[in-house]
Amino acid sequence: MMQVNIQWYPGHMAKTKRELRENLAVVDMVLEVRDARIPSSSHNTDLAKLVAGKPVITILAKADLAVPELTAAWQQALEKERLPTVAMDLGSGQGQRELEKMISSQHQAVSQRLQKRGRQRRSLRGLVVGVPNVGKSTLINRLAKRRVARTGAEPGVTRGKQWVRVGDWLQLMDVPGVLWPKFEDPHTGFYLAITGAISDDVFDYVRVSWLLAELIAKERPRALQDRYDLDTLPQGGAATLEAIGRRRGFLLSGGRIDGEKAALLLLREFRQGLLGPFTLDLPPNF
Ligand SMILES: Nc1nc2c(ncn2[C@@H]2O[C@H](COP(=O)(O)OP(=O)(O)OP(=O)(O)O)[C@@H](O)[C@H]2O)c(=O)[nH]1
Ligand SMILES: [Mg+2]
Repeated sequence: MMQVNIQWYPGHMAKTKRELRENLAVVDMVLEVRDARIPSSSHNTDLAKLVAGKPVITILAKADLAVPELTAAWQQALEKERLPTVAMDLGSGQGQRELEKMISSQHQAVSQRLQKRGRQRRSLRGLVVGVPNVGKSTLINRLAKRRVARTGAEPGVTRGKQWVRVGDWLQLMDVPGVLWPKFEDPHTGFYLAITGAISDDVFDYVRVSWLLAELIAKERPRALQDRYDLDTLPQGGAATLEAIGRRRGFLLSGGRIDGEKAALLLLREFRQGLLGPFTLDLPPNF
């Protein structure tokens, strides 16, 4: 079914990766933000290699948009790999207390190491990484309890690196979202696209929205019918979007249906969780 080949590795991502490498020496810890709907497709193994050796805390963000039992299973699976993990809804702040505890114990560990070497205590320095639009800047604003970083519902909002002071003893570096040069598995690009990590300008969003309609029709047909008030679901994504467009009155001159508008609507509403929670990457052994 997944007949799209999406790739996105613009120059600014390669530049960000270089900057990360240059700043790594001063970083004590990495906060890797993954999307709870796609914990494996949103994991950047390229960056993971780069930061190997640093303690990593994994945040499963947008947990409010994922299936809770599957998020719990993912958390278990990651912790089995010795990756401390916390599921968060950055809108409500769910999970924040737990994350703050994890960060604080990192600070203690670093302080003890410094003390042993007869050096002064200092702030903990953390690097926040993840795919575009996953919630990195939102997380930083939450932890800082003020709006220091710009956020927005499309990928590529953060343009350059920025150190942010959080409380008395923590500094976090916000960077633009980074992907990797090639998605080997075609599902990866597709999942990143439908969850909003890839700019709509770089893929055929009408086609992708057809495929999304087919995915939802297969997994959760009722959600699609209820949301768009469809008595029956037509066969195939194109016809489904046509039906949605007709229902919503998306008409072009001559009475044709505006399929493009319907495609964008479905993508937007899926990303907002209006078709219900979805976990697209299943946890291992599930
Ligand atoms: N539903 C939901 N939305 C979230 C959550 N976290 C962030 N968002 C939304 O996701 C969008 C992207 O958030 P940002 O913090 O700008 O993401 P970013 O990772 O900094 O993105 P870039 O800077 O573009 O790489 C915003 O519209 C946020 O409000 C969450 O836990 N749940
Ligand atoms: Mg950002």
